[in-house]
Amino acid sequence: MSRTAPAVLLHGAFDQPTELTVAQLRELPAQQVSASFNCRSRGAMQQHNFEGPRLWDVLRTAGTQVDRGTRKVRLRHLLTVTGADDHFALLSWAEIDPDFSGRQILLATSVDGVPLDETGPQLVVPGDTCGARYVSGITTVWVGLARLDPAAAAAVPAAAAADTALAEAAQPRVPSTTDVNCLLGPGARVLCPVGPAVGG
Ligand SMILES: Nc1nc2c(c(=O)[nH]1)N[C@H]1C(S)=C(S)[C@@H](COP(=O)(O)O)O[C@H]1N2
Ligand SMILES: [Mo]
Repeated sequence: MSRTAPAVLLHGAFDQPTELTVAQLRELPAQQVSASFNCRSRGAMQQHNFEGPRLWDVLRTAGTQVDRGTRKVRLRHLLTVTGADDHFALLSWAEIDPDFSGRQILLATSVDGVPLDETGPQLVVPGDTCGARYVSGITTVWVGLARLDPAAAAAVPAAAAADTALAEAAQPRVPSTTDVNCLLGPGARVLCPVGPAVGG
């Protein structure tokens, strides 16, 4: 399964989809972060020294369109970060944008001095005390706009909308370059990545 020099696909709100290898990520200004997290299923606390560029710098390098928006528009964007095993986590734009947050959210190119070129980068979310968002072996980062949709709120009973959102969460989809509207909940929609696997 392991590929030589796997690349991360960045797609969604970009001028065009871009792929970056760990070696290319290493060309960006690197930050060093020591982070500790626990895992419910493993129990013990983990502490690691991560090194890599800020996710925000990576997205700018890849030409994200979000950065051209006002702060009020930027904060309406969501990100999915997906690993090779399809484990994925959400971030909101305000978590990664220095205009909103001082969090050093990284795409690590090494962990405890071990390079991640062959496995792919790992998401580092300092302040998260649960390890679940430290997605490793990242294959895909998607960025999209969440929209309020009053018409959908009026048309869909709240309970049905909540069921839809839960069903989406229970059945993760592999991102593609096709974005469609997904129901998040009563009246809220987000452009979601759906469709067949891209980039392995
Ligand atoms: N791709 C991927 N990354 C992942 C996970 C996963 O299942 N797949 N598990 C997360 C969880 S729940 C934890 S606690 C941390 C650390 O898990 P590890 O000890 O198995 O590395 O990795 C996170 N990153
Ligand atoms: Mo975990």
